[in-house]
Amino acid sequence: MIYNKEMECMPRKQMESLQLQRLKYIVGKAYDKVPFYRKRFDEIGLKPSHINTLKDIKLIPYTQKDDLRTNYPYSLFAAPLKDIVRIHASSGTTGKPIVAGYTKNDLDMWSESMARTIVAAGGSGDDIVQISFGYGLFTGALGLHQGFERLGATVVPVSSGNTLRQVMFLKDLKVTALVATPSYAMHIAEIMQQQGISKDDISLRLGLFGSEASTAEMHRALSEQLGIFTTDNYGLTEIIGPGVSGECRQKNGMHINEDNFYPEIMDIENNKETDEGKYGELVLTTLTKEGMPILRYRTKDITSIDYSPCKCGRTNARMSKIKGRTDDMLKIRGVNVFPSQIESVLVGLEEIGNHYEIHVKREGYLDSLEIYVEVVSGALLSDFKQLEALKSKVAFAIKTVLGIDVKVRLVEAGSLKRFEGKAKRVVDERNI
Ligand code: DLL
Repeated sequence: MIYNKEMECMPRKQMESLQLQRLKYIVGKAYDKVPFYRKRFDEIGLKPSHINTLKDIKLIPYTQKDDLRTNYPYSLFAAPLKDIVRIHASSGTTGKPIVAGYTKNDLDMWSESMARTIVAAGGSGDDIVQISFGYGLFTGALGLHQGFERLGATVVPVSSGNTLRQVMFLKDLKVTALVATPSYAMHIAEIMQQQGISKDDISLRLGLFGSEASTAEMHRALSEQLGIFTTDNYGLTEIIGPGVSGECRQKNGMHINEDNFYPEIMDIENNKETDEGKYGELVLTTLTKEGMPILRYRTKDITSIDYSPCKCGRTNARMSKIKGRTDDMLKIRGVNVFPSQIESVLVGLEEIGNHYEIHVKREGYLDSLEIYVEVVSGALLSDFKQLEALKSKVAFAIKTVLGIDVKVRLVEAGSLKRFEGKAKRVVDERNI
C-alpha cells in the first residue's frame, strides 16, 4: 500500500522541479519574514532571486542548533503567533530549549507525512496502536498519534512509563501496532516475558520505532520477541519531529518525504556534497513549513543517501540508518544530552575536581549514565555518610539540568585518566 502515490512515486526529474519551485518559495518567505535569515543573506549579498537551480541551495549558509537557541523562543517564526496552533520543544538542553511552532497547514503536512510513513511500514486504519512515546513537548508521541488518526486507526495514547500497565493494555486492548523507542520496546518485551506473556498471547504485528539509534540486530530481537515487523523512523524537532523519513517493508533505507524535506549529505570539512551512497552529515531544508521554515539545517546526524527507486515502488530517496553524529550528543532514554551540560554542572561543585568521565551503560535494554568524578579531599573518601550526601548532591544537580537520573561514582583525586590531547570524556560501554 502507498498512501500518496503522486508524492511518493514521482519520477525524479518531476520531483526535482517540484522541490525547486518550493525551495524558491520558502527561501523568499524566510527572507521576507524572518530577520535572522534576511541578515544572514544580506551579509553575503545573497538574494532569494539568486536561487535558480537546486544546486544554488549551496549558496545559503547553514542553520545550526545555536541559531535556534539564540532566536528563542519565537524569532524564527515566519507566521504571526495567532496562526501558530502548536508549540513543541526539544528535550533536555541546558538553558533554553529549541522551540518549534506549527501552523494549521504545518500540522496537516506533518500528519500527511506521518501517514505515508506509517503506511509504508505496513500500518493502516485497521490498527489499534499503542503510543508508548512520552506525550508532551516531545514530537514523537503527537506526531505518530496524528498520523495514525489520519488513517482512521484506533489510537491508545498510553505515553511512556508504567511498563506493567503497558503490557496489560497491549494484551487486553488487542493492540496491533506499537510505537516506542527501540530500547523501551525491548524493556516492554522483557517485562512481558517476566509476566509469562508470550507473543502468541498478544495481537501485535507491527512496531514503529525511532528517535534513537538502533541496530539491525536489535530490530531482529524485537521482531522475534514480540512477533512483529519493525521499522526504523527518523526525524528531529527542528525540522518537524518524526515523519522526515521511515523504512518501508523492504527495510532497505528510510524513505524521505522529499517533497517536504530537502536532503543534502555534506562533507562539512570540505564543504562539498558527498557522492551518492557515501556517508556524510545530513543537512535538511523544510520546503513547505510555514510556521518555522528552516534552511539548510545541520542535523549532525551521519547517514548516506540512495536515490535509486525502491522495490516497494516508491521513488523517494532513502537514507541509511543513522551511523553516528558529528558532535558528541548522546540520546539517553529519549533525552538529548551533551557532555558539556554535565561538565557545566560539575565545575560548579567545589567538592569535586575538574576531571570526570561519562559512562554510557545499558541495563537490560535501557540506557543509563554513570558519572565518575574525583573527590578533592581525601579525608572525605573514608566518611561514608558524607560520600553518600555528595553523590546525591551531584546527581541532583545533574537532574536539575538534564531532567534524567544519573548514577554518580566518586573516585580518588588523580585516579581518572588524563589526556594530553583532546580529552575523551565519554566511555560508551553499550556495545551497540
Ligand atoms: O527524536 C523525533 C522523533 C520522534 C523521531 C519519534 C522518530 C520517532 P528530537 O528529540 O529532536 O526528535 O531528537 C532528534 O534524535 O537528530 C538524531 O540524532 C536522533 N534520532 C531521531 N531518530 C533517530 C533514528 C526526535 N531513527 C535527534 N535513528 C536526531 C538514530 C535518531 N537517531
